[in-house]
Amino acid sequence: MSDIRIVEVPFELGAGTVGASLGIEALKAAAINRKSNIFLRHRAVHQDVGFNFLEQDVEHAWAKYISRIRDVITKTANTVSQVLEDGNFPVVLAGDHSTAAGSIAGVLQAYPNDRIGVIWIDAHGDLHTPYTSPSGNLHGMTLAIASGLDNTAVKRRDIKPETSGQWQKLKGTMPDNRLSLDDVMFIGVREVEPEEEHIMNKHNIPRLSVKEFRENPYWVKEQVEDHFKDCDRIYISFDVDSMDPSVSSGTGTPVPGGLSVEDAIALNVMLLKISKVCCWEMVEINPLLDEKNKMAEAGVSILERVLLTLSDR
Ligand SMILES: [Mn+2]
Repeated sequence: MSDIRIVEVPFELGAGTVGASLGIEALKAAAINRKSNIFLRHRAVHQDVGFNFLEQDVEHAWAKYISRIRDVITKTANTVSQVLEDGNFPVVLAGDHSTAAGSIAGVLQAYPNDRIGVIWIDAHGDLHTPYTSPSGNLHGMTLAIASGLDNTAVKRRDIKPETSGQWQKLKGTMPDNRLSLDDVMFIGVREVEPEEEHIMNKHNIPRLSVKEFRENPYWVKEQVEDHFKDCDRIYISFDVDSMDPSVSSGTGTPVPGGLSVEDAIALNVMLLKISKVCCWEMVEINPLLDEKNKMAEAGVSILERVLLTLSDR
């Protein structure tokens, strides 16, 4: 029998600001505050990531904390694939977005013969590499890790051999049936660097806007169904910075023009009704940047509806 498993990955070294590892605790606090029993009703798997706030690693300026992140991605992949192999549905709650490469790896690992699609609901494309990143923060490189992308054709810099070795090793953690960028779709992405644009154009990655969803959600659903018609399963990554800064007060890299909470609920509920969807993830809640835990309050209202939709499937 398929059951929901909440997978907690309280990690944050892929982000540029401190605090995203506290996002899951902030969600639990918000749930208690709203008298929501979601965390009591659903069983959780806690991924031990060994993170503490005093960790330091300044070795790789253009791929910060890369070996730590590789470790957590590997662990997350094993946890997510185990949940799937047990016949359950993983609802991953993570800190920064970098560990989503582990969730994708977990889905690929559990279904080695299937073609996996990815719906990336985010303000950003997360298609950078150490060769192109403006910051060196790995949460902006998740889809490059998952798909094995270097993007050196439009590189901004050369990187140290040690960093390039670590980058190869990190990409090497992905299963052989790695993600193809032809099987990715963006929703809400609105802050993109030219190097990412280059890849989006090269692979013709659909980029559906907040406006398009608001004006015609059914059209968006049709686009999703059409784009993933040859995929066997779909993973959804929901970065809370896809929402508007009026809602997303507690996240590291807010961008104007995003989804409202109502949009985010409607979008995720609509997508979760597609039977190919086998894993959903929410990331980048940072209570240290927030005011009165507003971001996590919004997160809980979305999570409640996501869990309800999944329970009805
Ligand atoms: Mn992201």
